[in-house]
Amino acid sequence: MQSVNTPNVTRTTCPYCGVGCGVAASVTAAGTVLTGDKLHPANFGHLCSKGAALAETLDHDGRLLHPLANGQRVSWDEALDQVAHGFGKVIAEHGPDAVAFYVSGQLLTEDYYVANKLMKGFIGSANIDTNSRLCMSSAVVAHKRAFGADVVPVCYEDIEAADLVVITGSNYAWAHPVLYQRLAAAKKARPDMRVVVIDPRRTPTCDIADLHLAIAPGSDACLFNGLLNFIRREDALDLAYVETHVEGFAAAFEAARAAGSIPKVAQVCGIPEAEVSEFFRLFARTERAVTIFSQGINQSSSGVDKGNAIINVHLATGRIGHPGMGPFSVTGQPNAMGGREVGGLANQLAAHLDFSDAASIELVARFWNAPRIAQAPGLKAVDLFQAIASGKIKAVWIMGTNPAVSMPDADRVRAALLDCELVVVSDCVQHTDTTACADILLPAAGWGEKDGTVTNSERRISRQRSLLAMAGEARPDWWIITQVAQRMGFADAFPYTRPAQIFREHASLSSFENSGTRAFDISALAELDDAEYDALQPVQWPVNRQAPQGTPRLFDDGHFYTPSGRARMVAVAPRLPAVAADKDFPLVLNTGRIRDQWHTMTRTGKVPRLNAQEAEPFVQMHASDAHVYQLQHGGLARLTSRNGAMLARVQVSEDQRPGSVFVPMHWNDAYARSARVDALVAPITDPISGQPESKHTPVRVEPYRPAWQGFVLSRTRLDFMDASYCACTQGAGHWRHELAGDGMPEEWRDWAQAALEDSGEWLEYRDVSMGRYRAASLRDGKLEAVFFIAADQRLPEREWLGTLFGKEQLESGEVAGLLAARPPNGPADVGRNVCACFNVGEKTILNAIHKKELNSIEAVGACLKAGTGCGSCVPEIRRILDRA
Ligand SMILES: Nc1nc2c(c(=O)[nH]1)N[C@H]1C(S)=C(S)[C@@H](COP(=O)(O)OP(=O)(O)OC[C@H]3O[C@@H](n4cnc5c(=O)[nH]c(N)nc54)[C@H](O)[C@@H]3O)O[C@H]1N2
Ligand SMILES: Nc1nc2c(c(=O)[nH]1)N[C@H]1C(S)=C(S)[C@@H](COP(=O)(O)OP(=O)(O)OC[C@H]3O[C@@H](n4cnc5c(=O)[nH]c(N)nc54)[C@H](O)[C@@H]3O)O[C@H]1N2
Ligand code: SF4
Ligand SMILES: [Mo]
Repeated sequence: MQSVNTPNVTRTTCPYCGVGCGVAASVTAAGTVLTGDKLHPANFGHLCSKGAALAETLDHDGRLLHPLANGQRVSWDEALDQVAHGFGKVIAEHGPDAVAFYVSGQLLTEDYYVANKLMKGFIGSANIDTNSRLCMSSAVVAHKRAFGADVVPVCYEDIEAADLVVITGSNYAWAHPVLYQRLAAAKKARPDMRVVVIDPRRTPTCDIADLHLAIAPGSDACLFNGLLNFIRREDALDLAYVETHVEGFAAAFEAARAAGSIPKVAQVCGIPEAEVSEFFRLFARTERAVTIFSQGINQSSSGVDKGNAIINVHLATGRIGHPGMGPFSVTGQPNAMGGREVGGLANQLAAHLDFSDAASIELVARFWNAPRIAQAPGLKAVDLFQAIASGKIKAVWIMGTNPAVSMPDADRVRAALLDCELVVVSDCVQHTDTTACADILLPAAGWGEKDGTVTNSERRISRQRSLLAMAGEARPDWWIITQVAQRMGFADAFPYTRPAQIFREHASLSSFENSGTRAFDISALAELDDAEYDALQPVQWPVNRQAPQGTPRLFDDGHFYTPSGRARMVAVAPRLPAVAADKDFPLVLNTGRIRDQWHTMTRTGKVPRLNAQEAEPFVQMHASDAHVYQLQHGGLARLTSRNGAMLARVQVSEDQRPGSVFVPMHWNDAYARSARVDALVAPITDPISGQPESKHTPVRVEPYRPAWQGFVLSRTRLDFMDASYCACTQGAGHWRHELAGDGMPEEWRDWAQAALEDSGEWLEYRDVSMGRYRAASLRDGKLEAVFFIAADQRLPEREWLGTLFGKEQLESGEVAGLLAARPPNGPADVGRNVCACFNVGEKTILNAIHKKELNSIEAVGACLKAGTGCGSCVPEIRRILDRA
């Protein structure tokens, strides 16, 4: 039996990715100390760079601390009345479908349950959708089509037990780092294990790959159909399994036949025949195979079919339901899975019931005692924001998500919000691109302050527990929604005073009239008293009378949740991305994540050591494309699509496939100017799931040649309204501004001094012929700011200058070196930060490799400590070693 919380240590769960790592927290007068929870079965004590930096996100800097209405501070009573009244008025005048909620996989299950119950059961519209629409909705449909229920059949141990792990459309090393490390450790222990990565780009995940298939963007379904065809031709099917447990196989095989043989697959996927053949043979002969898939599959106009093409090969070979095998759709957000349990998507109802039959609707209505339950699915995210734009929806409440940044066609989404009659936003952070559009802002309690449950990628329910007092007047989301529900006249159905009550109701609904036909059954948790809920240990659903300790793996008996009890193979006709590149928009824009930022940066953007990985929005492209489009590594580029434009720094990289460019999704107006990549992404969706095609937008990339470029480091954040390009990041003790502009100020000194309140002691250097201006402001020997301006991007390194903000007083040698950006004795240019735990730069690592003849990860670790903390940077260190 695992120990529960001790008086000094609170065990909780990381609020970032769907791995769902356990965190052990001790709060003392000196501060909060967080470590990986050694007892948590997701991570056994490990944390990645983001989880390890959680304590640095907990201060109240930037937090939304009070309710605001039209920018004015109001009491909670006033704010809640205004929300209830505002929604009530629109409903009375225009009906329930004129209002909407847009919620998030980062809400806790209890928050999510209450929001869904209010909208679908009591307001009587199903216009509640979630950012999971942009994330998991294609996988949900693929699961339902294949298994009759939205079920992830595998568990984390299966990845370790597999002999072959196929990773497609997932940058596992960066997006699910602790699971990746578990896989890397398993491969090290069993070197015969094979890993295949399928991704148009070479990512850090390829570090442990035996084979990397850099396929043409969007060609996965053709590859997996080809594999199915190959399996059948090579007699690698599990015929007995297919005949007893699977239906639809004839049509699926027939459809797969069109994929043709290996040469044809290789041609469509744009990779060598030998690679296709190696992958097919490996898969055909390896019984224990797991296929991990994520956004490279889901975020597609044919994401559902791609998911089914993957599941098909597992069903055809009977590789499901047993240790070390199965299709594994990994969830992104900490509670993406919990949101699916409560039915947060507009087409779901609750507890894995949906609108497809009257009996389900009636069942939920009875359980909730809901007078006017919605009768049909509501609008999916893209349609929902279009309905806001057209004025059909007049009031929207956004909780725990930042759609002005993360929705496709983000400029239009933002315009729709600015025009909408009533926009309510619940967030923990005051200034985001979405809070800027709000009429009413409600301060939500943040991680460390709230209590509830989340469910991770392997269906494991874990508690998030509060450790800290709530910031300012912040309140938990479930409380806010409950208060509004009560004010809208639904007090009887919303009597909640604590999350445990909500959880019990949710658990009871999961077993209500559930005679084994619904996979989601957590009836064993329906009777937990408050103390047992507080002490709840991580457990995988289903958890009921038959499986009181939970269920690691499903379908071991070959029984599925379809009417016939058989799994379904689905006939898939592969489709390439909806819009192909053409002569006006010749490159395909791929978007995704970097290791150290979380989505729109509202929390990770506060942490200097996480900002050190990348300080600016960037576009990565192959050298051949850079050549054709006259772009330079380190220069600026303007990216344009049919929907919008942005600016980014060019990174030339051999990791990119020619014809395809990669831009991270993270940057936004709160941290930059003209850097929201979703302004470019077209709002094209999968016809069944409604999930947007966020990975394949045709774009044009051109050099952006400003009149000047520069950077400013300063103790506080400064405004440079006249700069056309501005990316700000928080470093240790300072802000870093990367700038460029079209118009030249008349006098650089005036320009620089105008940015500061007090210009202090002013040092200056200028070289008019080179277009250079450099200045520093000091006060009593303490550095306040430095300004470096040039005619192009040839500017000195920022790292050493950044360290000077940690000093109370500069030494004379340092002052002398300031405007040369060079330390008094020798070079201290450590290069881009690689190891976020110990702050070790790329150049430091390279130097040590050369000087000390280091030739392994272990040797680098022993010498510099780099890579010995959370381990998230090990793939990069290996690549630096390879290069050296
Ligand atoms: N550091 C970090 N980790 C995160 C998050 C974060 O913001 N930051 N967010 C979390 C969330 S919500 C999610 S959903 C997950 C997402 O996790 P992932 O899906 O792993 O992350 P992405 O970077 O969006 O995209 C994955 C990969 O898909 C590839 N890809 C693009 N097109 C194709 C294609 O046509 N075929 C194939 N096979 N691959 C393609 C991209 O090149 C990219 O490497 O990450 C979670 N973890
Ligand atoms: N181009 C492109 N676009 C994408 C993607 C992509 O790969 N490419 N990925 C998509 C995917 S998979 C996802 S999941 C989305 C993510 O996109 P978003 O959900 O928009 O991103 P986040 O920054 O996580 O937004 C969460 C917000 O909730 C706030 N918050 C945090 N905790 C709480 C809380 O407890 N309560 C409340 N009320 N608020 C809280 C945060 O401060 C933040 O403002 O982006 C999608 N958009
Ligand atoms: S892998 Fe990292 S971000 Fe994901 S849950 Fe674990 S510590 Fe948090
Ligand atoms: Mo996601």
